[in-house]
Amino acid sequence: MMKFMLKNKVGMIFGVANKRSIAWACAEACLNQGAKLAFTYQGERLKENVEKLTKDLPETLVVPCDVTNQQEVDAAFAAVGEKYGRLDFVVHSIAFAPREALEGEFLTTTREAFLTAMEISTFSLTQVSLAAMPLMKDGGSIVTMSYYGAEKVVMNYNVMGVAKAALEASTRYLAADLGRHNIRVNAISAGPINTLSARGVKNMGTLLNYVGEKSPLKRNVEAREVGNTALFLVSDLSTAITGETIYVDCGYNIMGI
Ligand code: 0WD
Repeated sequence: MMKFMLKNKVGMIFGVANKRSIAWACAEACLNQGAKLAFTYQGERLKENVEKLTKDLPETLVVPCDVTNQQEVDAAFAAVGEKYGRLDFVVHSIAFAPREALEGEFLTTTREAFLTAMEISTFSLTQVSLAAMPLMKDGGSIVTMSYYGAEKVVMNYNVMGVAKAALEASTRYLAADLGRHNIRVNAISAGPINTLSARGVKNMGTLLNYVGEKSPLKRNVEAREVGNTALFLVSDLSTAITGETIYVDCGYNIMGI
């Protein structure tokens, strides 16, 4: 078995809000394989959380990066360039839609909620990929997080489902553009996990129970399992995989009636 698959590799992790975040599970999996990681946080409210989680890690960088602020994005990548001189992978694990858009009918989604969801949850992948490209001198791997609501209607998921559909399409277009630089771009379609963001979706508990019963494996996904798949996608085990959406959902998506 390969030990330290990510030795000498530098990664950037977007979307750690707390220890339950999928981004943190991805970080743990990568750290176990010897990666050096830079973490970004959105706004002062999350700074302390991220600093606490990462305080004992060697060669770590913690930088602010609200993706709605282009200057912060530029500064975050500049800081990574300055500290490590390179970048090998990015885990993009961020999304947002106003709470009122995540309940009731999709039909009544406001222009503002629609644009916000698309900016933070979808456009940010393109934004981050463009900024990462010059630092990925020896190629690289970019991984984003999607959900089944991108392709089938999931109650209350609404505008976020539309944003995830566009995210999966973005993954393919970015993979096509970045392939000649040996940069791969893939999405993980994760089953529901009880995180801070998930609690913003109304009746998340019902969804978790439903998937736990209907999925072939008869259980829900653990963040750790998503982290391990992210590790696979950023490692040299997956060098011919790009533009894909890979399900980490205990098989839920294959089921019909
Ligand atoms: O069931 C789930 N939890 C699933 C989540 C199933 C399938 C996919 N996902 C996706 C989410 O849609 C998201 O893209 O995984 C990704 C990570 O979500 P998470 O780990 O479930 O949620 P959380 O721990 O809350 O992290 C998302 C973070 C934000 O946290 P909060 O909850 O404070 O909004 O995204 C970040 C922020 O840290 N974020 C931003 N980062 C930069 N700029 C911004 C922003 N403007 N807005 C939110």
